[in-house]
Amino acid sequence: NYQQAVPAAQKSTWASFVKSLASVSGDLSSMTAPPFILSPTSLTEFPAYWNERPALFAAIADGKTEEDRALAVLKWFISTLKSQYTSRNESMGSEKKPLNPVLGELFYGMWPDAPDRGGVTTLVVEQVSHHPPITAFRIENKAKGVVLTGHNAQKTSFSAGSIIVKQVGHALLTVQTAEGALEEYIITLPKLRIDGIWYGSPYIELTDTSYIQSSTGWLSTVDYKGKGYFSGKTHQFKATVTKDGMTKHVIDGLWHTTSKDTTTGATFHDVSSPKEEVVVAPLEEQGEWESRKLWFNVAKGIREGNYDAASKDKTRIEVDQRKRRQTEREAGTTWELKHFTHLDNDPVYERLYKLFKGTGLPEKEDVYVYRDNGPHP
Ligand code: CLR
Repeated sequence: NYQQAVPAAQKSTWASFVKSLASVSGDLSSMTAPPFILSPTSLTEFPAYWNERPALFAAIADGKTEEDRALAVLKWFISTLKSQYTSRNESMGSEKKPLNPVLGELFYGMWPDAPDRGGVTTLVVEQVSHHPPITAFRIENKAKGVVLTGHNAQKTSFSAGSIIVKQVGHALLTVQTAEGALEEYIITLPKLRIDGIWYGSPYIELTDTSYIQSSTGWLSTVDYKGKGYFSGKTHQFKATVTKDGMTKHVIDGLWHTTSKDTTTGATFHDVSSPKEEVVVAPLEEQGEWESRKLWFNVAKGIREGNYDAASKDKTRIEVDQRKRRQTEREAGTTWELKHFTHLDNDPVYERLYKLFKGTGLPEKEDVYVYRDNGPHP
């Protein structure tokens, strides 16, 4: 029933939070939410979800043909969805409200080498905007020549008791083929519906369509459906892989478990094996702007239920941020990004957009270009 997952002492704050959701549109990140729904993790950590199966990322480079590689990109992409959208329900009981990163916040990580991946994979994340929150990231397996660069922001609205999250931004995956050619894949991001709000136990369902368009002409169109569409199950998807308008593969299944290539009947993806979390430097070695160092006291307070301590340190961080912005305004300067350069128009997106044909996607997109100056473990 209503509010069953909400602690008794927080029921009225939850009710007013839910009420205010209906009126706030655009940016939820700065809204104050009751303690039980707070996550100790900053949004800058989320891009690590793109690579919790480093072998699948590396395997993109092993595809012998354009078709192989297009399928390998799709398989890796579908296999990231469980980490991106449902893993937190298992680790924290429900979806929670992540810490809202400050401008210039950084998150570095890596996945070690192993026989199935040819080398280490590195992660560089930077919070490139605070209002609205925008996170830029770069994941690279140098030995394999596979690189993912992207940025992510959200536009939220409220409809029929659910939070609707439109992801703004896109990712670019590049792969160096064995023949030395550079292939590009523009990846667009699915829409989210956050259900279970009334009960105080939010969870994510994916809706609508996302695309992976390759410079080779291969296009994957992924349709997401929840309960009661293709079948009675949650987290369903159907992916159509086409070349020159001709359907070559149809993949069908549940993104948080397994799927099949209906053309051949073979298993397409399977995420039942354990994922590999990103490796992060010990706190003593981290800089002031690195997520886990910056939010240490806030995260500790949230984890231990010491919300006074958490909110005290959160206020300290926010006051410091406001002072910095004030100083910049007075000096007529702006905050300088460390690892990315912002361009109003992404030339790669613009080039590949011509191949999207009638998908309803925007004609132009901005981009955060990586400066290749991140720390490489
Ligand atoms: C961030 C980019 C990742 C995928 C992803 C997963 C979960 C999303 C998150 C993104 C953005 C912030 C988000 C979150 C789920 C809940 C949270 C939309 C898109 C909002 C801000 C919190 C709402 C508060 C309720 C849970 C009460 O690759």
